[in-house]
Amino acid sequence: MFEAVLEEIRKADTIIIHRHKAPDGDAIGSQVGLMHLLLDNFPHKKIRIVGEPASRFSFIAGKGMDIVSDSEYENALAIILDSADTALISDDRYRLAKRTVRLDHHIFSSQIADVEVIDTSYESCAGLVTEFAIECGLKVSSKAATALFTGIVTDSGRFRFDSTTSDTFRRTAFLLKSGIDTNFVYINLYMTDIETLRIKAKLIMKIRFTGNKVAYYYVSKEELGDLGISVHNAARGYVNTMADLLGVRIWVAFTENPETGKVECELRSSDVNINPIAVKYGGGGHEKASGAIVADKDTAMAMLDDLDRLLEP
Ligand SMILES: [Mn+2]
Repeated sequence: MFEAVLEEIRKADTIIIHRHKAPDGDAIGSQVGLMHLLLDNFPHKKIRIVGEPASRFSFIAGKGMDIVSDSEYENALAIILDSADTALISDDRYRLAKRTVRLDHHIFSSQIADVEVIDTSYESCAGLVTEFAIECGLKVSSKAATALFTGIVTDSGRFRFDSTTSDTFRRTAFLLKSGIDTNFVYINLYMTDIETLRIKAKLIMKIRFTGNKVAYYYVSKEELGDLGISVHNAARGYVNTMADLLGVRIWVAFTENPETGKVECELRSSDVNINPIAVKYGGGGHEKASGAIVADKDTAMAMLDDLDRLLEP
């Protein structure tokens, strides 16, 4: 499955690794993991990682991202990870590279690179990079394993999402043999700061329930100003504050956008398909996680009624 990828790597003296913008644990985990794999197995090649800083995942990135000049791309191979679309790729200079490779686990939309391995059966891109190491018989250091492990753990929702398979565990077991301080990884993943905790506390106080126990909070534009966070953050970043509540199968974050006056809705569920409701209101997403932007509070409340009706006994 990876012959062509290995061939491209063998031919290149300089390899520059890209991943998507606003990086999550899988973007950084697969990027840093692949960097270590290549450094350890091809010690004479120049290996670079690029993109905006790893922010909260800098605990796996270590030294941080590299500064790469345009001229370095001339004879380089650019490897693009975890990115379904060109607009998502952090640092679009991958276009300057002589050759390009892409490894991804998102649904294929269009060809981006010369050589592509796209497989949606993988829970994470880090899992795909791990399979590459297994298939090619590469040696895997503890640093490489730790980064890849973090990617698998975060993109599988701590081995909880439906995308988790027996292969996920097989690859994870393989990585664990290289020595991973899993406590170090989990301490860093679960770490929170007091500001975030205080915002959560304020949002928790706003949680209300419909008749059939859909949990929700509604943040007006004035309240959003008081919280000091972005619309996007209030809606997507905190919606799962309501997850795992006893007796709650659907939960929704409503946030007024102070600029547009519209209401951003983030819908989540533990086992009910809420996607058709998001679609009805012009949104979309997945069965258990969807979103929509509606015109006003009345429309948002109509959506809430529809969600409540899904749970009608
Ligand atoms: Mn991913």
